[in-house]
Amino acid sequence: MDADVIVIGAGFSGLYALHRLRSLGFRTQVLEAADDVGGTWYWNRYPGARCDSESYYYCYSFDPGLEQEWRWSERYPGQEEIRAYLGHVADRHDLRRDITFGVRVGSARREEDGWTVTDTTGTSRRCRWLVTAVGCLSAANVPDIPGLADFGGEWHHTGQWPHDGVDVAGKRVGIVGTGSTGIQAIPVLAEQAGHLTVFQRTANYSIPARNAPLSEDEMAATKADYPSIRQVQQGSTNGHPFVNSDVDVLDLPADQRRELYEAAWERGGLRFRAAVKDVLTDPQVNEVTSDFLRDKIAEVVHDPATAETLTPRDHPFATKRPPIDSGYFETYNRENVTLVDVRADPIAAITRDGMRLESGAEHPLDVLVFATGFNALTGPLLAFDIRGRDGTSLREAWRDGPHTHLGLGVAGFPDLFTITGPGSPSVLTNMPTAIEQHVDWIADALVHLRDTGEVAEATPEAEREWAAEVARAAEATLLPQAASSWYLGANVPGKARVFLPYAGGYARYRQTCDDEAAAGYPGFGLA
Ligand code: N01
Repeated sequence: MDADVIVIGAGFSGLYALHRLRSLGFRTQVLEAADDVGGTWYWNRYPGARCDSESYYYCYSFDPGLEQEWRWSERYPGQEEIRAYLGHVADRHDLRRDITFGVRVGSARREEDGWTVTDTTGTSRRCRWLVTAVGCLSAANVPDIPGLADFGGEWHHTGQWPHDGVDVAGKRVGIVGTGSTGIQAIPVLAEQAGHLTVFQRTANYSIPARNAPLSEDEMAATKADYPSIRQVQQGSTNGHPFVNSDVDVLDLPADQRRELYEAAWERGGLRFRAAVKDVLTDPQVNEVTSDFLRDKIAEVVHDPATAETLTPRDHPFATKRPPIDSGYFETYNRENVTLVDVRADPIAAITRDGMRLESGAEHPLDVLVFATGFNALTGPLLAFDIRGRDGTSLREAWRDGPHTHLGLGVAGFPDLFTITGPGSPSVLTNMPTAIEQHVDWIADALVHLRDTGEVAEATPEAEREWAAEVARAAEATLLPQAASSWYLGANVPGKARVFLPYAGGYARYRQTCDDEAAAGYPGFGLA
């Protein structure tokens, strides 16, 4: 065996997995396709790339010394700052010596006593346990639009942005997509480009981020308060350090409602959602909240027709991952920005000169940006060929949608553990919180397996029960109402429609995982 554990990926998940497993005495090797650590923060270098969670909690909690030592510069950390942070963590814990960079895994095959992991150059490595740390949003979704190969300009997906940047100064730039990424990139591209054309299919809600530098006093207060911040996160629905308000907005008179929403709008950020209770479960509460946000678009955007095109009416607020922004709607007041509604007039083809719509309208472009998202949760795991017991292929096993036990293990794939896999809360939570919980749980499980010599493989019964619980949790919310959501796999043509993350809440999920371990891992049929 080359290692006890092979971990695939060196982002937030892989780095912590390496640290934790190594400290427990497991010989651990990390394989990483990039030439440095960072994962999503290594690849997503598009203009405006920044985290939507606030810096003081979008970070590790496992190392109190690190919490005290690291200094975040802004309320929301930019991509480079997070990449620097992860680089610092790698150095602080001497992680790089067990990471092989520039190695893309091509396949992983289950053998009698472990796993053989083969990279795309044909080199194989053997281990007893395989842990995937491949992220949830790392498989780029580039739409299959006829003519892309003939485009005479340059095109890029935001998740594979060139490291040297893209010079858009004075150029005609087009961007497809108005999800979190597009909404971050559009204001920055508009400032740099000669002209920016935004091709919007689904109008989106967005809340102002209200980003700002962090003062010494704010940082000092946070550092002094970390134990209680972490405690709130652990007991929360989504791993954030704020609790949902218990205000029933429907009980309030109109002026008080307005006041409450205005205050939340002024504070900005993802915590807007927490300003009233039941926003994701009560359709009436959601509609009142959505209306407030729709009115804001009309207030900000000068041209009424553009404002109307930007106004989301086909899905309730926060049923698609809600973006936050810095000057997004204001950008449409600029002279050099055009909004094109490609739901009304769909994209027909990409030509040598730009974009052609079904109406025949042509939009000449020098640079085309795809902010078109990812093949979420399953894409990164199916990007390489995983073969389980008896040669079973994961792609085959998941043809009709993923099935897992707790998002951590898959029937037919012994001793494979998937950090933030489908069926875990992952993307519905603050990711570092979800990641630490998964890594800690997997580490404890591996200690147990090392001690007993047993093999862990999710049972089909446990998978069925968990799938029912994942579906029940989603149905208890308004989340499935967003028909085009990537939470449902709806953004990728041909992908099975299954609600992918667990919507039952982080704290409840953590308890379920703890109960599974305390009961001796019954859903993993130890043998
Ligand atoms: O991707 P998305 P994203 N023709 O899938 C459109 C995280 N994130 O990269 O809605 C035309 O949300 C698509 O339209 P529609 C965060 O979890 C985090 O923006 O499918 N349009 C949509 O507008 C986020 O949710 C942060 O109709 C097409 C857009 O492209 C997740 O990543 C920052 C199209 C895709 O939106 C993904 O966000 C950024 C087509 N053929 C992202 N195909 C931070 O916290 C797709 N679209 C930092």
